[in-house]
Amino acid sequence: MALLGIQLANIEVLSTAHRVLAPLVEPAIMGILNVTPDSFSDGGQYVDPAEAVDHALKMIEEGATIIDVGGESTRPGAAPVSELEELNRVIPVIKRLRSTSSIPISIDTQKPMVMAAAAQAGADMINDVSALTAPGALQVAHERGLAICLMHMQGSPVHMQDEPRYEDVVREVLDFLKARVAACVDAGIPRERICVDPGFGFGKTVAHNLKLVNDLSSFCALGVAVLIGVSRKSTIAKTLGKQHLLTGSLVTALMAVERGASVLRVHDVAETSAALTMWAAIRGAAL
Ligand code: 9MG
Repeated sequence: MALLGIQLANIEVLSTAHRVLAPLVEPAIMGILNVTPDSFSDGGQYVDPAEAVDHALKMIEEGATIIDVGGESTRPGAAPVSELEELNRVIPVIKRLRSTSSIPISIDTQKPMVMAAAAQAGADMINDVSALTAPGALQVAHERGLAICLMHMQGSPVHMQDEPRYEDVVREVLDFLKARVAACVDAGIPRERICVDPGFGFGKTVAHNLKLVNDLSSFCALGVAVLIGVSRKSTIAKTLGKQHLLTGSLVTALMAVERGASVLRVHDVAETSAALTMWAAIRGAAL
């Protein structure tokens, strides 16, 4: 991998200068760096920029090939934060990480202003759980030449788990993502820079989430990379019990990779990396 290279699982971002995704052999690991007081499972640990960057460096050592920095929790029921608060949380971390490492940095945000400031501070990618639907978001992504993750969510984090409903969850999520990819392409963003994500846990029941993972190969037909984040989520706790969150996260991630996922967004980088090495060894034996 080149010094400035980004790897995204079956995808490689050739350099932070080009930010082009092209086929690669092994799935990429996106390490989660939440700089919020209230995120899914690791909230509050990394509010200090120096500690946050130390944690990012540890994840890089363990095998992360992208770091996803987020300053607004998107867990069910989470309240939105102001633009200023979000900027104050993420920008010092991105600047510090950029000055320490050439790792590709993703900014997890829904706000165009935060996307632009993060790009200025050194971010390479936007991870947007609302799929660049905010006014001005497509324009920022295009103008800054960033890679993008478009995620599906039904509703918004505050109420999304109240009563998720679909007639056909796979078809509806696919249709939404197809339309968002088309909107990006129409805005001038090359397909090579786009990944899609079915949004495991975002306005979905346990049954919806399991079905989406089982049918993940349908999403590869969109012709762009597929990213998924299942790490430590409640569907896994509800299926196995909280004591088995790690095991469930690893099994679910590997089943997603078997079905074509190229990027895994995870908390447990070392364990995911080992699981992928085993997966790749078995696949290599079949060659
Ligand atoms: C920010 N965030 C939390 N969970 C996520 C998931 O599953 N996918 C993406 N792209 N982002 C997520």
